[in-house]
Amino acid sequence: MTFPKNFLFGGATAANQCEGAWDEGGKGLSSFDFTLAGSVKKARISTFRDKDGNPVSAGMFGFGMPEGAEPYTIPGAYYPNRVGVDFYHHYKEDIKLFGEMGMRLFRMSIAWPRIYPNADEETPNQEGLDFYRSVFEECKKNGIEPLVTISHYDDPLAIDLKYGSWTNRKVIDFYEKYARTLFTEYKGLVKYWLTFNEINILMMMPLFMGVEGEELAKVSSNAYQQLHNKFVASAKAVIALKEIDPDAMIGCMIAGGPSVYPYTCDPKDVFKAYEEQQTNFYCSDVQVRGEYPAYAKKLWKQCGVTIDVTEEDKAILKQGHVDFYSYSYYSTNVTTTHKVEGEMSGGNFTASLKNEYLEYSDWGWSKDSLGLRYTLNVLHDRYQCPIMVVENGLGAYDVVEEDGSIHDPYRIDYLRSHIKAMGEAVDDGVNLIGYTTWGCIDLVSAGTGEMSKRYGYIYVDRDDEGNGTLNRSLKDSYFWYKKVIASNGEDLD
Ligand code: BGP
Repeated sequence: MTFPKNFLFGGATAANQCEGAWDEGGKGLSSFDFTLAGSVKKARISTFRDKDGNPVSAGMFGFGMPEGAEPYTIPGAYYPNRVGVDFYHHYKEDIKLFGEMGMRLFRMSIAWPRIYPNADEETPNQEGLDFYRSVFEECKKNGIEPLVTISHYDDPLAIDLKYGSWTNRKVIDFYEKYARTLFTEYKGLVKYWLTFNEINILMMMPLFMGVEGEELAKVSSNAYQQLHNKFVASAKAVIALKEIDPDAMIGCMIAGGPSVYPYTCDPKDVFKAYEEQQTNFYCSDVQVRGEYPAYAKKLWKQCGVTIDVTEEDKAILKQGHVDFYSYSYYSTNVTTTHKVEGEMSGGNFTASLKNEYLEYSDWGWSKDSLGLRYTLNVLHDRYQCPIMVVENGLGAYDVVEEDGSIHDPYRIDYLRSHIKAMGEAVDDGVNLIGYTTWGCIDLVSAGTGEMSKRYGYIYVDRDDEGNGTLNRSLKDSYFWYKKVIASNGEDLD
């Protein structure tokens, strides 16, 4: 098991989950600023009022928000993303700890509303630009290469409220302007970029939120048009980067990879799993190959969708294909055509029957390290391009001992088996170029809004109600991962 020399081992975060300072530094709003906490049993909701001032409960990302709605704050309610873990004021301390751990790659995102508060401004917010410049300089100082997600769930709220969301083609121009600003500003400081985090979530969200029947067709058709506009925006960003900073690389970012197994060996189940994988490939086929796959027509037909795709769009998609594929990998799911009475499990915006061969986390996500090797091989076969695993890890409860130490062998076990599986995939011939574990420092969970669902090597003293000092301390896994990186993935003990 040999990783390429100086393999890009690192960690990952996202602005909306760790940065905080939601109303500082000239930042505009995003829907996450109005999203309450939930739990494994309770979905997160965002607080909006309809045109007549009546409160409506929208889902995460403002999903299900009626037209003309406005956000509002419930007095006394706790909005976890507003503070995150206050990376905005702690970034020097945090990046120093990452550097001391030996991290080679730090995946983070830029909050779009910090650069263009409402997306449509002519000029960017200087304070926002200065903040990220300082973050990148701090990374360089600590020997860390940044990997930057341009949009990670926190688009300016004005895109929804004023422009009717990504279905409006104007938003493509806003995104292109934003991306060009970043590439020009941070040329030479940032070498790796990702266009949209988990772009395929748009296809998974309606099912996750329990939308059914006719409403599902309506919502899905809207999602396909939004996705098309995002594909064009992503391709325009790729083209812009090649123009502005040809030495940098840019990738797509997909939730899950092809991680669905047939529940039985009934060919019907095998084909169902295959078709579900197609919905996973849908976005990366366009972003990596530069054109829609043949099965897209079938998917559109199923939802009665007609998408507005111009000849010019097609040329842009072709030219703006990404340099590498990246994805988040936590667990696998199963699917079946049979009526099975079985226990259900969760996942990253997914739900499925439990797989009896796997163990499950406290949040009901399966632990499947071989699934990582499997998906890497499938992806390599399909795309023949460099791959990065940019999210992977175990969300778990941690206990702080009386002496302040935090023993997290469960996290080490999970990561050890997954790093081993990646090494085996490299030996299989997969062109893997980087690995950033999710939440290298504890942060707010995207799915539940909890702090107690922790992924980090660095513990942050903050609880699910927003109490705590925000002090940082090191878990056992911090010292373990340091050793892993120093040995370039050879010492996993
Ligand atoms: C992905 C997101 C991350 C992260 C991760 C873990 O969907 O890109 O932002 O949060 O999942 O999910 P959770 O926080 O729900 O445990």
